[in-house]
Amino acid sequence: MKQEVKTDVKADTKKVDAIAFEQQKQEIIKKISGKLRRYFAKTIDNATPTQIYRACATTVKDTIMEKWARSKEEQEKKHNKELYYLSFEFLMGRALGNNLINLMQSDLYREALKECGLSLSEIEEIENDAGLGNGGLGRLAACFLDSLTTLELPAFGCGIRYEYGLFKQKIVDGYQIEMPDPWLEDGNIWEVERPEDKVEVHFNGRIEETFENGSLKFKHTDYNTVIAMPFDMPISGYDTDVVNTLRLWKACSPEAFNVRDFNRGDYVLATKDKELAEVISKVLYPEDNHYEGKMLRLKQQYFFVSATIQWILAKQKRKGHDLFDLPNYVQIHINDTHPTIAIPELMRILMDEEGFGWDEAWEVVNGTFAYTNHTIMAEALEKWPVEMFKQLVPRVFQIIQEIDRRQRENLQSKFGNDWGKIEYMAVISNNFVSMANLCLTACHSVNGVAALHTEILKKETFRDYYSLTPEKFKNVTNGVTQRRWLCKANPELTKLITESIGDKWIVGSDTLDKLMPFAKDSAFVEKFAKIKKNNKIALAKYIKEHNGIMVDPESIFDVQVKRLHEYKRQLLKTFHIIYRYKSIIEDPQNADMTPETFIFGAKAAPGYHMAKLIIKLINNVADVVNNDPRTKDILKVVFIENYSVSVAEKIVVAANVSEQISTASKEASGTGNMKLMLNGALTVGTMDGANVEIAELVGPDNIFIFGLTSNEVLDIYSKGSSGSSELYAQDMQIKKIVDTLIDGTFSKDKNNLFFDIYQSLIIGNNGFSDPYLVLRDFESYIDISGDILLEYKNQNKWNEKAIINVAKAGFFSSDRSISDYNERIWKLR
Ligand code: 26Q
Repeated sequence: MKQEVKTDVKADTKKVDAIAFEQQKQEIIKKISGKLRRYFAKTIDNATPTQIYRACATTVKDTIMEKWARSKEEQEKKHNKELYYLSFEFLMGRALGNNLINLMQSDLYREALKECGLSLSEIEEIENDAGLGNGGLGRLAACFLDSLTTLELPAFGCGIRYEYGLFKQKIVDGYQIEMPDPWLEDGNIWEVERPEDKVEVHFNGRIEETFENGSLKFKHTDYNTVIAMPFDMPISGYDTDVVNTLRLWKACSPEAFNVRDFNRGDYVLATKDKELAEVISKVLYPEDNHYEGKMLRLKQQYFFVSATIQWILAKQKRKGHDLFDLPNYVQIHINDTHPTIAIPELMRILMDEEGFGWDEAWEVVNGTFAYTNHTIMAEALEKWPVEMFKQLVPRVFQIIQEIDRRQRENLQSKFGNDWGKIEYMAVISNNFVSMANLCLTACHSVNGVAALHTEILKKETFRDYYSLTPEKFKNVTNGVTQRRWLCKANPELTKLITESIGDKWIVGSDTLDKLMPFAKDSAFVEKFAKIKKNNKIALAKYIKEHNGIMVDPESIFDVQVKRLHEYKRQLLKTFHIIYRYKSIIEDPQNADMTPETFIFGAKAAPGYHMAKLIIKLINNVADVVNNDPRTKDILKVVFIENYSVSVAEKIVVAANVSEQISTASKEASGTGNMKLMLNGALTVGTMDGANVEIAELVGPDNIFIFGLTSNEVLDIYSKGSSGSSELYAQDMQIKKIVDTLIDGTFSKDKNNLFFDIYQSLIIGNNGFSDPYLVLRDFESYIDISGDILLEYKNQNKWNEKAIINVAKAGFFSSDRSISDYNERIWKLR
């Protein structure tokens, strides 16, 4: 009897829920129709998909705007400490689907549109990606904003409103072609211009020194002015009323055109100044993990940083806060060294405009700034020529000189006459400003992005600074937001997990572990396998449409998606494919015939010759392998063009194998490894970056680790020889693979096409062959790849391992990263 009553209540609740759902759905349809009528004079039946997208997005934005207004009001009233996350890059991707997840309205909108004969996912596809970033560092900033808001911490992202995001990639005849990304062309629904907050940024000119009331004053004159115009985007969080702000600055000229030139009749010249100013926020530099000393890049840096610091200080004064107490109200986080110029800029304003003495200003600066390092690679460390600084920002340069002078004094008191060490640690050395040393000198916190990376920073890259100020050094392992990378990208798996362990895992990092017992639950495993299969079918369809290649959803989907860089070793993966190809054509009796689909996605920096050549190689290998009758039903190689956030969302959910095969010590963390694991791919990887922590969490049975360790790699580098030329001479298997680069196997018409790759492996530059140790790790990679093929044959076991990977991915939630940052560094309430 009791049981019956209970069931009745349940049924009733369900009925009530269903009625409420139906009502809300009708409300949404009404709102969308309303927007269509008012903005476009259209009905749902005759509106274009773009108009439907705009109407839909506007209704979502309305909800967010209400929350945003309340959040801002609260923030303005309260005297809480706030975080400003300064980053050159925010790789946000699309907003509509993400905002719907965060508002918990995806199902409602999906059903509402369905009732009108429309598909939510197709409508979402209309939105342009906000591709304001290159790769890991930019996407990390985007995940962090999502987590900061979900955890209800008061935070602002601050960056540049690039008119053109990262280039769009086309593959033509196997080559990468770059196309501009005019993502704002059709308007951006999610941004709000804030002319009331515009500020001036001053470049060039000279410094006049005067004595006023017995003290030396510095006056910047004859400068060029650029206007920084802020555009704000709302950042929603999951299941919260808090909405934070991403503020992006656009560069504008103070005058539309030069009136003097215009009156003289020189119309072209009259608009020149305007163009010179506006070029600052025109385009994102497409280099990833590589520094180039371009003046425009330095201009971009000072532009957005100066505007941001001015805005922060104006707000603090408006709130009545004493600037001496700034560190109690504001934490400024520097995402890699790119915004470092914020440090001397804050010094400048405090001293020249607010009347602080040096020591007072320095104390405030030190309490305010924290720095994250994202790379140990020498070619990525920023070192700017002194002359550039002097010319572009003369007063800021004077301050950097004084920081350098004082730091040298300090270093000398600690290290005596160890000039080599002092020079190495100095802020200015050999006529270059070292942005990393400036950060290490000025910030109260320095962190690496994975345990191994932080250890290398302490023991190698920054060891002298570590010995000087060990207390500054911390590790905060990266993370990714499960709202985008699971809820948004993989709705079916999201549903399955929530049915099994409830929905608490959607926020925080502790709950996903509850999935562990389900790895052995046959009903769960079956559903899990079905979802993976469906995702693979969807990706196969995408590949058919975009590449014209038919791939078998039953085959292993082996995925390497990330920027193209020699250290990430897409070449090692390609060599493995060549090895598989050769094994099958040369010895079909003994070769493993398990079908595999190798999927690549990667953009190369436009000026990075070797990276672009590797893309061409992958595509040529694909052509041969995919069309050879002996292999075409077993191996497929697919290069998916224009890898971006939205493309990643389709790929990571369909992967079985996640390739994380960087030369150990080179990949600071990696975050793609986390996204793929979260969606049930098994990692094949080196002991590098966060792979080390993944391996520790899932255990050796649930990951495929191979290759040289980071210590072994560093050892090889210190000895000055890779040993790869010798390997090539002695190991027939390696020789056979490498020789396909020069024997025309993959370059029928143009024989020397891949010679530069060959040369770098065998002869090398500056006497060091194979700098990324591809050949040294080749054999061990072939071995582990054999294990993968064997293990995949036991689908039950494989699925169990995949589910364990999902369950253990909780640690890699950016919610955990942000909690760590907050506890160890920012200490916001
Ligand atoms: C610097 C100066 C001039 C021009 C370009 C640059 C520049 C631009 C982008 C330097 C570096 C980058 C990007 C670096 C990056 O994405 N690093 C990655 O950061 C991730 C998040 O921490 C890590 O997971 C990756 O391991 C790391 O490679």
